[in-house]
Amino acid sequence: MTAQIKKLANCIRFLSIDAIEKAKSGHPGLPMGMADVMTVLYKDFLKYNPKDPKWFNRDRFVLSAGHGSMMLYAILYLTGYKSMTIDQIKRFRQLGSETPGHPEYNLDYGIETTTGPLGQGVANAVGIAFSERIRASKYPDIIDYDTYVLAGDGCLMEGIAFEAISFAGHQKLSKLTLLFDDNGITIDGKTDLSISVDHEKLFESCGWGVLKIDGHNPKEIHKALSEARKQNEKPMAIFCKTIIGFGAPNKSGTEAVHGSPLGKDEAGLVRKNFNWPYEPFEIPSDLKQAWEEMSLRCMESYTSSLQKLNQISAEQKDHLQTQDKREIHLNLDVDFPSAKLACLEAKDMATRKCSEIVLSDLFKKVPELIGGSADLTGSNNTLIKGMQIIQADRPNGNYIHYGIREHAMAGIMNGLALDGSLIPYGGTFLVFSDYCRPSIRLSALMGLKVIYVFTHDSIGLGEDGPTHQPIEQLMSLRLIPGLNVFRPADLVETAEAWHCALQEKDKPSAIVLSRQNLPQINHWRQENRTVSGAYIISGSLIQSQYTIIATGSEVSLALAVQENLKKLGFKGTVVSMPCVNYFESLNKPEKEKIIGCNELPKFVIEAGVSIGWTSILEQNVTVFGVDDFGVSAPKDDAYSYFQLTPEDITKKISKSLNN
Ligand SMILES: Cc1ncc(C[n+]2csc(CCOP(=O)(O)OP(=O)(O)O)c2C)c(N)n1
Ligand SMILES: [Mg+2]
Repeated sequence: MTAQIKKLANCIRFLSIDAIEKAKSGHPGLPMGMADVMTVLYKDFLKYNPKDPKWFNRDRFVLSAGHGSMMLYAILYLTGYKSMTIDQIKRFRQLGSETPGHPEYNLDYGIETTTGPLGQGVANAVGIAFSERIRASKYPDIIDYDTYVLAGDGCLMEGIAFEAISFAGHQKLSKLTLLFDDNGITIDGKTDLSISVDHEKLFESCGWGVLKIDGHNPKEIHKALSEARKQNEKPMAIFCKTIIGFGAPNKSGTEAVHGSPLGKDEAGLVRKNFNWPYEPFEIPSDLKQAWEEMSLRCMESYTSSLQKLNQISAEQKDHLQTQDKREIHLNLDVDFPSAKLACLEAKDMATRKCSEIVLSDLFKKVPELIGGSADLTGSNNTLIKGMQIIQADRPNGNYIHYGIREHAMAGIMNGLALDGSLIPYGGTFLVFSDYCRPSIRLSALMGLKVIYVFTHDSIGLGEDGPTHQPIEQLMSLRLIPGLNVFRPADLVETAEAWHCALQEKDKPSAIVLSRQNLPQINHWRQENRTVSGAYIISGSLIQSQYTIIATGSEVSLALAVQENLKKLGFKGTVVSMPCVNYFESLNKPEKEKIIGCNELPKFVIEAGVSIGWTSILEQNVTVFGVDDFGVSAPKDDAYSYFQLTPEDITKKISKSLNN
């Protein structure tokens, strides 16, 4: 048996070696080191069906150490995922191939998530396992799968991994198993150059069980995986002692084999070493067949899970099946009754409070919503009366206390969103969006419907001062391709932002909200005007001498400036631009209909960095922004300090218009 496992594992090794050799780049060390563990996992444990990669009840495998991508591609080819052909393997890392340098989320190909930035996959896997728990609590007879994540030394060094691991331990995610590729090597050399953590104690203190095995011994691997599967109290980490580049006579066990092709000579020696007389990319048919037959043991489970799914209603079924693009249809006039009612009162209100009101409507209409906050629930206004907190002993809920773990919160939300049946939203202060950023980038890269609720959006938060006052975050979030950034001005725009965010099929959104009260500018309307990114909120372009463009809390400031200018004899237009990204997707004539032609002077008021606006609006732009760290002061003083007052701005605009 062991001999057969070794042969099967060598298929992974040689496909990886050959593809990396051909591409002249890649990472052979991990595939060669972890091939034995992976073979046992796919042969005897993982529940999957290559003919139906999106099978809703499949076990999930996440390769957090994404540089080992070739190992995953090799396995997907070997087990018979139809799209993963030998041609794709031969085109590893080439333009247009489905075998990019690092795995990219593609369920048709069996790739559960995009990995490469170390540590992210650990948080994703925690989110995936958490999604299983949440959904299984609602559908205990139907949802039942395990999540496996492979993490290397690098993943575990990353802060996000600790955040995610301690969260998973707290939530007792017993269907999560982490395979630690414990090879003691990273790019710079031995891990003792930079770390002396006792990982066993670390995991145990986080509430995990730990098993330690020789990662090249199939019996030990098998035993550990079955123990992990039996465990139903806590998540399990299996420390697989491996030799990086296992089988390479001169390079194994060293950093030399981490991230470069072995080279022709060394590759030849590995072939000799393992008695592998085959040509590059050649897999003997008996071994290929053995790989393809591995998943047959899952067929019974596959059929019975589909039968169970067929016994529930079409709507319930829709919530459980894996889907990349979920459409949510909401009607502003019908589905937002509390917001509509509150709008009638026209009370000054912070947009974070507006968001709470909107959510109080939405969480009933959209049961897929899973809320949360990184320990700022009361400040982010993310928890709605009637929501249930999810805890280990009460998984059937819809709100998560992520603790002070912004980065993992974002990575876990990606995991929750991955199979398309949950829509996570999570809150923190806008200034700490920087702590989430690497995962936000991945939400956008993967096209996941994750909603970030960022409150305390500017110097307007006041006394907490420059450490808490975001200035560059707003503009820099707009730089992430595919991320919608909304900064609503009042209740109406806040409802529209949520409406847009939910109706998006494959895009994440950031909804940026004020701490301070703001006047209600708009009356409730049936048409969502945020959809075009910007609209004229006051005045008209006919005979207009200027346009002021403002976002969020500065829209009311812009309206005050317009009033002042009117008294001075200037006629102008105020444009509210709650979503720059949407505005940018308009063509030039559409844009001009909103902000006016190139020649018209344009003034931007936004309490954030001014850089960026010239490229958004093209010509004739003057920006009133905040280009230095904020100040600790009551909000009105902070605005005065940065000369963002109606008087200051009126003076400057009128002077410029007179020139
Ligand atoms: C966040 C992040 N930082 C740095 C890198 C670059 N990088 C890729 S692999 C690696 C070392 C990983 O070591 P380990 O996980 O032990 O992998 P092994 O060498 O054992 O294959 C580094 C620093 C990265 N991919 N992601
Ligand atoms: Mg390593």
